[in-house]
Amino acid sequence: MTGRSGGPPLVGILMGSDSDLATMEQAARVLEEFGVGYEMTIASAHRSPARVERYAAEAESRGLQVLIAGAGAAAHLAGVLAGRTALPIIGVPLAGSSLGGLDALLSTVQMPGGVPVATVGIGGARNAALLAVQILGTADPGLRERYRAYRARLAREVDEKAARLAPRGEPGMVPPTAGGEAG
Ligand code: RP5
Repeated sequence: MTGRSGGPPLVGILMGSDSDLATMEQAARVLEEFGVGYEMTIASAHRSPARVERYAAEAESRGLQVLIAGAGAAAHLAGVLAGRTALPIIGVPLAGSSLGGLDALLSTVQMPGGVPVATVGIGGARNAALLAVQILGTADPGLRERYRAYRARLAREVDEKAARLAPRGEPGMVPPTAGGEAG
């Protein structure tokens, strides 16, 4: 398996094809920002089902805690992984097919009862990684604090954007406040 890490890999990033790499690398970059070890590989539920099964069977014993699976078209990678491991699976439906990702979204999100896949939006690799950070943060206060700081930064950015717009604001509009919430 192709591996890249910033510490022992806790998150496994899988994708159905190398054509998914540009999007799925966004998840890797987020994990790097948060100092979370990860590994990344390609495995296809349809073209290499044995590889997917082997990865799922070994993931937990190798110390992985969350799997992120990105696939496009008739996307079954996340679902197959979910059926083979008790680790939480985050599915990333990918655009690229003639249906623009709607096919992958429905294939990924519509799991049968009992076998959930936490599905983010089409192309939502960044959000997938952030959700992985939140999951890992439930047992890692330092990581949770880094995530909180990230959210505070997002809120500040909204405040700054609102402040730039303020001269054109409507009378009575609530002025931006420091540390306000993103909405
Ligand atoms: C899916 O089919 C992959 O995840 C990819 O998004 C899509 C197309 O794959 P390639 O034909 O580009 O390899 O299984």
